[in-house]
Amino acid sequence: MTPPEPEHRTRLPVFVDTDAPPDAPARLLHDFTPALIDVGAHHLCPGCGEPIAMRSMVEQVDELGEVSRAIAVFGIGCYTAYSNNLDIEVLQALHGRAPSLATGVKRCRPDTLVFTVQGDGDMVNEGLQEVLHTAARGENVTCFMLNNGVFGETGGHMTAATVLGQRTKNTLEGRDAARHGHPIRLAELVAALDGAAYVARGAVNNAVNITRTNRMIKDAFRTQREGLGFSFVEILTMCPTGWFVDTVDAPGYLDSALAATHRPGVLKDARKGLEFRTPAPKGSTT
Ligand SMILES: Cc1ncc(C[n+]2csc(CCOP(=O)(O)OP(=O)(O)O)c2C)c(N)n1
Ligand code: SF4
Ligand SMILES: [Mg+2]
Repeated sequence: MTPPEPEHRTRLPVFVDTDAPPDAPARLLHDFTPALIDVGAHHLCPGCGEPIAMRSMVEQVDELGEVSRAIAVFGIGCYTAYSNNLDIEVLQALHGRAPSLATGVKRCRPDTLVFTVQGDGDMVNEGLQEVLHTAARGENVTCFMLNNGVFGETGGHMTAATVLGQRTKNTLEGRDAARHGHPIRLAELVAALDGAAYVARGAVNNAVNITRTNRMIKDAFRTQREGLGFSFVEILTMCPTGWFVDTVDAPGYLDSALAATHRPGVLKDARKGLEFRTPAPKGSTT
């Protein structure tokens, strides 16, 4: 005789009809929203990588016990709207100017943990000099760049970080070096500056990369806490809307396109004695 089905099995519907609205609303089984995110729901596109990166930032703030000392300075891009979801102090900077505002805050209040949240358009196009000078001065702040290779908020146009071959709103055939120039690899530029103490590039397209990125963010904050100088973490994020790819394909596209040019890894770490080596000039024998 066949044993009876356990009660929980018989209660589960075997087939969910999606042609009609459900009889009852979905049940929330558990809320995994971290403490420093007030509202989990957001208005960014499905599959956007930016909320994942910002979640990583506030989780590290929390884990390091820095909640009451943290001040975030936001640039302007899609991510800016998400600052309303975060339960930390937030200042809003003009385009690209976040590193200067962060400098002012940190110099007035050295006891705080100050970090910027900026996009590639904001940081590499509109405010490139700001981040470079802040790094060169060795300001004791942390800058985060969410790099999706597009001006996401204004419609997905090419930025200075867009990789060759990448389709954007104004490079529909793909970025072409002869017509549009070469991408700027910001992490490498920053790492070459003496005032930069910690420089890394992470990504949020899979669980392994998110774990590595969490570690980078934490090490950047530790660098600031120990007063060692400027710290910088570039984070590659998915933008399926701006890339013209299906949401489900965006993590793979990040790997095959963006990460092939903007290579993830730790470039410099003063706490661990890791120096950045600038590539030898062409034709050099050393
Ligand atoms: C001085 C100035 N120039 C341009 C704009 C328009 N603008 C707003 S957000 C944005 C794109 C920012 O792109 P990015 O920093 O890469 O962030 P993303 O939206 O991709 O997250 C631009 C160009 C503006 N608001 N002010
Ligand atoms: S346009 Fe891109 S960056 Fe902006 S919310 Fe949508 S997926 Fe995210
Ligand atoms: Mg962008």
